[in-house]
Amino acid sequence: MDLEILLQATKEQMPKSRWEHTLRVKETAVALATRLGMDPYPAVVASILHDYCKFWPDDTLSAKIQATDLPKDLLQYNKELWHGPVAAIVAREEFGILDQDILNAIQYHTSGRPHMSLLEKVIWLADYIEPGRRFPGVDEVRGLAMSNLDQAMIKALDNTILFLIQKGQKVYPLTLFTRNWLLDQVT
Ligand code: DGI
Ligand code: FE
Ligand code: FE
Ligand code: FE
Repeated sequence: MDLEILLQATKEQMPKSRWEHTLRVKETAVALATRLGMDPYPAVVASILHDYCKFWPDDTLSAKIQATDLPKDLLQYNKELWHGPVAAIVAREEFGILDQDILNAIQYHTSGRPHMSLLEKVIWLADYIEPGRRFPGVDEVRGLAMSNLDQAMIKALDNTILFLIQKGQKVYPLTLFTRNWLLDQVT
């Protein structure tokens, strides 16, 4: 995989601010992966591509969900949940990425999922704690991520779920299943 091609193609999909977010997710994910003794390369590839489709039109994303084997229930939940799964399809079809762990890290980077791998957790958390993020509570999650990825993810999921509820929005069931699974992991 030529990372330069991947970087350039991704940069062209998004405004400058989102591209800078992408680069910060990459740096954050590499730092987490290195600390955990993982090969940083899969984290680099997944980070670059995770928001590839973030600025694609809603009808393009929904058409891709309908035309592929992606879960159709996504269409009944927040549109914010669509860009990750579609980016995983693009990663495979356009860039020939076949490493299922990388594809899963891209696909589930918004919702999470039960039994998610270490790479999936690294990408999910890097997306949440990259230094440009200013969510209420993000500093607590940054601190937890230094010692326990599961605890950090639970706190971040708590924040996200509470945020959605406060706005009167639906929560995608996979997000709730992810939190329930993590709670069982840490107790
Ligand atoms: O694409 P990013 O902004 O970098 O981050 P993301 O892909 O993790 O999207 C996060 C947004 O998605 C966050 O503002 C909340 C929103 N969202 C809407 N419904 C759900 C959801 N996030 C989760 N985890 N679960 C949902 O059901
Ligand atoms: Fe995203
Ligand atoms: Fe996220
Ligand atoms: Fe992101």
